[in-house]
Amino acid sequence: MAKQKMASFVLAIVLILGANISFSAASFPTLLTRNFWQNSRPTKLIGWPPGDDPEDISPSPSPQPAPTPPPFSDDGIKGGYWPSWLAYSFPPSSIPTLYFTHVFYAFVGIDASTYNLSITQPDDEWMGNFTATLHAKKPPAKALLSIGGANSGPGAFSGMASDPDNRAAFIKSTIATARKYGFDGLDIDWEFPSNPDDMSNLSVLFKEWRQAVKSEASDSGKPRLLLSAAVYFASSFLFDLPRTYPGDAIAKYVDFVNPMCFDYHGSWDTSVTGEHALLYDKSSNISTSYGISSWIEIGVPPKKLVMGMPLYGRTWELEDPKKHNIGDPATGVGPGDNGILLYKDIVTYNADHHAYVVYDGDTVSEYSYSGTDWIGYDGPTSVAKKVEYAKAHNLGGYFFWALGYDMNWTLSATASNAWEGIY
Ligand SMILES: *[C@@H]1O[C@H](CO)[C@@H](O)[C@H](O)[C@H]1NC(C)=O
Ligand SMILES: *[C@@H]1O[C@H](CO)[C@@H](O)[C@H](O)[C@H]1NC(C)=O
Ligand SMILES: *[C@@H]1O[C@H](CO)[C@@H](O)[C@H](O)[C@H]1NC(C)=O
Ligand SMILES: *[C@@H]1O[C@H](CO)[C@@H](O)[C@H](O)[C@H]1NC(C)=O
Ligand SMILES: CC(=O)N[C@H]1CO[C@H](CO)[C@@H](O)[C@@H]1O
Repeated sequence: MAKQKMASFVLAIVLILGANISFSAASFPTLLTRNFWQNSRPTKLIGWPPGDDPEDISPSPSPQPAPTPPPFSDDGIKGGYWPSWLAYSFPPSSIPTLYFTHVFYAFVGIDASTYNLSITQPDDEWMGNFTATLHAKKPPAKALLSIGGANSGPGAFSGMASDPDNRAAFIKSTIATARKYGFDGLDIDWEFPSNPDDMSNLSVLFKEWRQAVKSEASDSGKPRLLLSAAVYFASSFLFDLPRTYPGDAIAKYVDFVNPMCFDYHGSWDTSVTGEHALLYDKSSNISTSYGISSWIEIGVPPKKLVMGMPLYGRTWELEDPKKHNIGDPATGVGPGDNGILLYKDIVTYNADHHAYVVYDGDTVSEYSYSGTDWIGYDGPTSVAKKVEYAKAHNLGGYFFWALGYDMNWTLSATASNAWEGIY
């Protein structure tokens, strides 16, 4: 990514296509084929203001400066990841903060030898602009720095988390970087901890990280940096080595987690059509409702769960154009980049091909078809229903992957309105 700014048009295309695959869409297929897969009450906004933190109850003799008032109303998280490689077509100024309270800069990497963050030249150019622009907007949004992503590989994270010195270097670098560029928080996107050791080391990281951001806040007099993590859709991995996220440490030390509730089906299984982000599945645990309940089961408070939704669909080629339901026979991937179409391209496709568009209430998902092309995705109805589900279960909010994939911000607006109860 260091040479990204000087990239040729061709490279730019590659990077843009990489947008689909850089979060989790690429790693999930890989994981799948390798058989990896496969009472709460309304509270103050998570982690805010400093003082709602159980850790903050400890005596603190240093005089506390008056906390800065929260710049947004206390009504949960409407999140979105902003792929920095889209900066020129979707600059930070284009993000409508009416629809987003928390925007994640995606991504910076970890240097696998020093465990410092590796900040590229384009990152250095954009990060300050990103935070300043979001903070100056009306209403303002919080800016978080997301570390990792599917392309960064799990090795550096595992090495970092396994050793006290490495964790300390990482933590120090994340805080220094966040403060230098004006971020409000830090988000770790480790895809994925691959064994129980990684998971227990992750819990130690969370603990030390929380202590570090807390003490930095009291030293600097600034609001404490938020800590979040992008995680697998469920609290335990359904395939490969059994391993479960550290629910207690998350409940105690992390402000919220972002389960990536998508990529359940895709190009790695083209035998039948599938909805890659369905809310309900009668015949399997690979669904958003299962994932969310599995997080609650390990002790993560619903208010700390921010449900992921995709702004892209996955496509199949039907075996028989007359058999076009979910789970009907397919022969391969359909239109798009290896069976991935961004939402904005789905809307265009549907219009251009006069496709049939169906909302499926059993799964809470949408699909369209034309000839032998079949596209499974989240549209306005399924997005509204899923956000209602998140509210009904007292979740902390929702997030989208990724900003820039929507059609004229229509799904972003639909989700925001559903969250606010505006119809
Ligand atoms: C961010 O960058 C854009 C484009 O380079 C520029 O117009 C804008 O003034 C910058 N905003 C801030 C807050 O630095
Ligand atoms: C790593 O970051 C720290 C600050 O957190 C800095 O002092 C150190 O020089 C950095 N190391 C390298 C190799 O860049
Ligand atoms: C789904 O998960 C539940 C509880 O986690 C488990 O008991 C059940 O066997 C799972 N079902 C399938 C089809 O894997
Ligand atoms: C999206 O916005 C552009 C510019 O305002 C407009 O021309 C276009 O018709 C819109 N498309 C849809 C599908 O709303
Ligand atoms: C605290 C902790 O769980 N440390 C573990 C980190 O991971 C290494 C191996 O990767 C283990 O040996 C440690 O016990």
